[in-house]
This record gives sequence, structure tokens and C-alpha cells, in this order.
Amino acid sequence: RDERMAWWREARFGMFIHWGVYAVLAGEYDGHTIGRASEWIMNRGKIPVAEYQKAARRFNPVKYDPDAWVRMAKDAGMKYIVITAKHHDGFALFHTKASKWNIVDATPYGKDLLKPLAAACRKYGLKLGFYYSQAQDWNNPGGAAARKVTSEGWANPDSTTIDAYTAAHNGHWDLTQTTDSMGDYIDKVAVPQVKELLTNYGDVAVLWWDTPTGMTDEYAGKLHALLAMQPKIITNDRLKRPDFPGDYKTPEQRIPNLSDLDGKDWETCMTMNGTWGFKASDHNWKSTKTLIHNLVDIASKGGNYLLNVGPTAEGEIPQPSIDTLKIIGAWMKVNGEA
Ligand code: FUL
Repeated sequence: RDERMAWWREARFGMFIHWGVYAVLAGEYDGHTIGRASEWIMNRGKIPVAEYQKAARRFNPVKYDPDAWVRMAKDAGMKYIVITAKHHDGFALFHTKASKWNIVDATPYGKDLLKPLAAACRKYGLKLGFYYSQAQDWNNPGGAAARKVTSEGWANPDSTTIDAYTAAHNGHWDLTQTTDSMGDYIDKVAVPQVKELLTNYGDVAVLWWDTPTGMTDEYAGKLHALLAMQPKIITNDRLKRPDFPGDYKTPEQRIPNLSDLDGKDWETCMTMNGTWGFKASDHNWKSTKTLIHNLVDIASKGGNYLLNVGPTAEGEIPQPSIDTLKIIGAWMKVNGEA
């Protein structure tokens, strides 16, 4: 394990990328702005599956430049990238045979987004990791849905009816979400997709599971077993708690106090504004000073900093993020990380 963890323990700084169909909506649906994180818009707004899938027809990231993204990360002093191969909306940024709900079959763009990113990472010597929402999947039948109360922000105007349905259906809000069991979803979608991710993209450095809603030991066991396909891979603690602790802990949007640290490896993931996915109305950017301070604080306590960018549906990283990463890179050069 120490051998597998060696690069990660030295890395200190990585780029998180939250990208998917939610970037098309950019936090707005039906004339309303949803509260908080934009990648939750389908759940928060209880958007029907067929409606949400229409947005994919406008996901056409023609400005996507993976080479530039990787250079940007590298110039900022980042050593690895973790991208949402599939977030909770179930949309795959890669070509998958397990579901039509993917970049090749459901969008005008029609090309796998992860292949060229993997190539660019190899070219510039950065490690590549995949975020994969193993349990929640709001589009592929049988996937789990965490229940979110509407007081957290705007919800669909029909929310009273929809909430009654949601309460009676384990967090789901659309009939088509429950035409399969979760066990079927694990076997038909999650397991085959994770196999594809661990087979078709060369070395995968990290599998970043997220939100264990509805996971059982049986489901988690099936997914965990697949990691053997990449003997050097490391993984986080979000597959299922507490029996699958993975290789490191994942405090979210916060930096642990020294007194909370227990000797286990950890990585703080954080947004630059208030959302992981792109949200047009969120201009609440943290200052570069704050971000550098965070990086120093985290590094001094032995952790890693996974700092997020949320590209647009056209494939552009927001300019404030680009500017900030440039300044961080300049600071890194002067203050000589090895
Ligand atoms: C959370 C997710 O629900 C968020 O959307 C985001 O991906 C964050 C990193 O993890 O649990």
C-alpha cells in the first residue's frame, strides 16, 4: 500500500473537474435558479428524466481542449486530475456500452471526452483519476436517489405532488427511475462501466467513489473487486461506510484541524466558488490568497488539496478559475515546491 500511495503522498495538489449535462442548465431550469450546487439541479428541481435528457442535445463542448486543461493544471503545480466520469445524473463522459446515456450516444458532440484527456495526462506526466457515482444515478433505472428537501432551494413548481411521490419512492421522482432494482443497476450499469473505465483509458491512478446512498456490502464488494484490474490504483473512502475505508479520507469543503487528524491519509476537496458544476449565476469566487493559504495549510498538515473547476457546456473552464490557477502557478514557482 505504501508503494501505491507514494506518488499521491508527494502530490499535494490536484485538479477536480465536475463536468456533465448539468453544465447546459448552468443552475437554471424553467426560469428558476436552483440553490447551491448546480450538478444537483435534476434532483433539487425534480426534473423529469425525459426533460433532463433533452438538455444533452445542447451539450456540445466544441471548445474542449484537454491538452490546454492538463497544461493549466501542470502550470499551477498540480500533479493529478480527477474528473467526473459519471456524476449522480448518471451521464457518462465516455463511450459506454452499458447505457445510451453517454456523450457519444446522447449528444451532438459524439466523441469520448476521457480518451483525449487520458492522452494529455500521459503526455504531460500527470496522473488521471476517475470520479464515479456508483450508487446515485438519476437516469439509469435502478440507480439510487438521495432525498433532498425542497427548503434547500427552488424546486419544481409541482413540488407538492412530486414530493409525495419522492417520499414514497426512496427519493425518486420519476416512474422510469424505478423500473429496475438497484441490484440490476449495479450489475447492468455500474459494474460494466467501471470495467470500461479500468480497461479503455490506460493507467488509472485513482477511483474516486461518491455518495454511498443505498449501497450494500454485496454491491460494494462487486465494485471493489474490479479495482484488481489496475493493480496500482488507489481509492477513496466513499464506496460504502464503514467497511470499505479505501486508501484515504475525503473531507469536503473543509480543512481538518490538527487535532482531528488520526494518521490516515486525507484529501480536502473544495470548490473555487460555491458550486462543483458550472453555474452561470455563481460569482462568489474565493480569492487567490485564500486558496494559496488553504494549500499551505493542507500541505503543512500532510494532506492533499483537490481544487475544483466546473467547465461550461461548450468546454471552457471559467476565466476566474483560469486566472487564479495562473497566479497559484507563479506562486508555486517562486516558493519552490520541489
Ligand atoms: C458530493 C457530491 O454530492 C457533490 O455533487 C460533489 O461531487 C462532491 C465532491 O461530492 O458528495
